[in-house]
Amino acid sequence: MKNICPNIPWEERPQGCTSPMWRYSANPVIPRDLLPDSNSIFNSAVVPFGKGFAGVFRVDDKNRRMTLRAGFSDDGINWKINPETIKFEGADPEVGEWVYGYDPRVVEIEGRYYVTWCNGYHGPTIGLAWTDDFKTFHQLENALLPYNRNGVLFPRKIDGKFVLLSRPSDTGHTAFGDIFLSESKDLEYWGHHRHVMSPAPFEVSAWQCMKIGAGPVPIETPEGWLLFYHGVLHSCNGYVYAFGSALLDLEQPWKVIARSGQYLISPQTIYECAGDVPNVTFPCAALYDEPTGRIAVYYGCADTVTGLAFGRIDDIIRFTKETNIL
Ligand code: BMA
Repeated sequence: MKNICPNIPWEERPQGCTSPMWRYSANPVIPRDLLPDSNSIFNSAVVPFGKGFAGVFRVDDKNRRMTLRAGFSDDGINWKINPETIKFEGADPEVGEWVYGYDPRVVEIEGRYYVTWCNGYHGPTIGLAWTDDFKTFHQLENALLPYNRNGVLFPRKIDGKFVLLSRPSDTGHTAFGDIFLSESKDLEYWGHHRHVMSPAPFEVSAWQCMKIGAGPVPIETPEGWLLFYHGVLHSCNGYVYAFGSALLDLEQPWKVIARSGQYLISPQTIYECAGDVPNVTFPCAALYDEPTGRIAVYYGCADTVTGLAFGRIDDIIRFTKETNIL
């Protein structure tokens, strides 16, 4: 069993709550001003590490530069985030020159932690690095060509290859976006590109009708890979980011088994609806305790703070199948 996380942050389902996921009662779990120079801390990734947790955090500073910082926590709730930005080491200078980085994901594969993020290189693309200790980060080649975002690695090789989800985009606030999958034997050369999912028709599921992108690292279950993903509605008042769930085939994960027509979480609370970018819920990490079936999702709220939502794997899988739009 890979996912054992007995100290997962957790609250039981509140009385009267009928939805498959519910919010942490003390949200936002990470405030915007945790660091003296932070304008906002959101769209961030955490994993179990040692006896507690570690993470890579999107910290936009008061110059409004997008930076990545490492952080540590004993309980997944109270975080110490480094004041220094991560200095990625070892990359070819052409790629290693820092421009910007945002929306990190972290995954453990065969005992090593890999970070993917949206990396500035003549536009956004998928940056890739590994660490053993969240102190030294070794940067690899960018996985894909610009323009691309939302690079998410699977937590194990499939058919002997690393597998990456991504969302080809453009240089701006992209008004389109499908999820694709790529494979690599060595984490440097990527190919065997496959289409996974397009936005849904507006009449079928409007919260995901303009663009979609992978969220946290997929979770392996007997029923398929459980993928949380964000979807965007273009309203008369701008973009609205919600998230739902899909089940992907275990061996051919570009094949979608089911996909939720309803969202799991959409911007509804004040910290999700008000902030630097209103109406955004953007998940980048999920903790999973397989023995108890508990899941905790970290998601960015209004591009300002970080929220936590809880659910049980069986409920989320049932919801994905019951609201399936395929
Ligand atoms: C996307 C990304 C996210 C952000 C979202 C809403 O394109 O830039 O980082 O949360 O827009 O602004």
